Amino acid sequence: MRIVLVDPSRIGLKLMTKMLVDGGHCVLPFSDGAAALECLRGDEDIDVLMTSFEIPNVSGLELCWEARLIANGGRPIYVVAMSSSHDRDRLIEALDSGADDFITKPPIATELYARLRAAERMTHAQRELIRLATIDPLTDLPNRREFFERAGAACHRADGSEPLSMVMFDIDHFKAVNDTWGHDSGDVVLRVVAAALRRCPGHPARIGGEEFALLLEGWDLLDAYHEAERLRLALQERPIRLPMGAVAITVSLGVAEHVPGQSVDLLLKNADVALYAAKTSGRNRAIA
Ligand code: GH3
Ligand code: MG
Ligand code: MG
Ligand code: MG
Repeated sequence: MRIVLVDPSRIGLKLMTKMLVDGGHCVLPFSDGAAALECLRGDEDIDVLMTSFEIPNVSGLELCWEARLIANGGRPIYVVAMSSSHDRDRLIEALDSGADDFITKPPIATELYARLRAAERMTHAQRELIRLATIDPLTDLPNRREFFERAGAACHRADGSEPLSMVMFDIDHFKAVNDTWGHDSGDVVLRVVAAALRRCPGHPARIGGEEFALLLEGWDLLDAYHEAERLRLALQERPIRLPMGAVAITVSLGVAEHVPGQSVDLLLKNADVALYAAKTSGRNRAIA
C-alpha cells in the first residue's frame, strides 16, 4: 500500500520506513504536518495515513480529521494514529478524531503488517462500495446518482466567472433496436454510445436506460451546442457492427447553460426541455 508516514523524529521515521518497505509497502515519509497534509490532498493514490501526535505545523489529530474529510468525499484513506505512550485518553482522542486504528511506538513488525492487512481489507471494501454506488455496470460510466452529485457541486461552485453547460441526450427509437436485434444487441449499442461519449470533453454519465448526459465546465451554450452536434454526427456516421449486421442509430440532444444561482435540477430540466423539443421536431438533432 501507499503510506504517508508522519513522525517528528528522524530516527523514528527512518526505522518505521524501513519496516514498512520491508513489508512490501511504498512509504512517503514526512516530519512536517503541513507537508504531509499537502501530500494527502494532492496524491490521489494514498491508501494509508500513519501519523504521530506531536508534529510540527499541523497536529496529528488535525491530519486525522483532514484524512477523514477526504475519505468522506469519496476517496478512502485508512488512518492509523501512533503514540509512544499507552495513554488511554490519547487512544480515545485519536479514534474520535477520525483514526481507524491506534498503535504504540515502536511497533512490532509482524503486528504492524497484520494491522495493515486489515487496513487493506477495509479500504478495498470501501472502494468496492463506492464503485457499486457510483458506476453504471453496463457502460462503466458514472451513474445518475454520481452525476447529480458532481453536477450539483459544479452548479454550487459556479459564480459566473466561468460558463457551465449541460448536454442531455437520448437514443432515437431505441425500443426498435431492441425489438429488431434483441436486448443483448441493444446493450452493445448502449456500450458503443457510452464509448463515444467518453471521448468527448467534460464529465459523461448514463442517467437513464438510453439517456446520457455530459457536463461541460468552462463551456458556454454555443460551444456546448457545437460539441453536441459533433457527437450527434459521429454517432450517425458510424453504424454499430453487431454479429447479425450493422445498426445505424441517431440521437436527439438538448443543451442548456447554467445561470449563476441556478439549481442542478433546473439546469437539467432546461436541458430536458431542449431534448424534448429535439424529439418532437423530428429527432436526430441538437437543440440549445
Ligand atoms: P424515442 O426516440 O422517443 O426516445 O423512442 P425510444 O424507443 O428510444 O424510447 P422509449 O422510451 O419508448 O424506449 C426506450 C427503450 O430503452 C425501452 C427500454 O426497453 C430500453 N432500455 C432501457 N434500458 C435498457 C438497457 O439497459 N438495455 C437495453 N437493451 N434496452 C434498454
Ligand atoms: Mg422515450
Ligand atoms: Mg429513446
Ligand atoms: Mg428515453
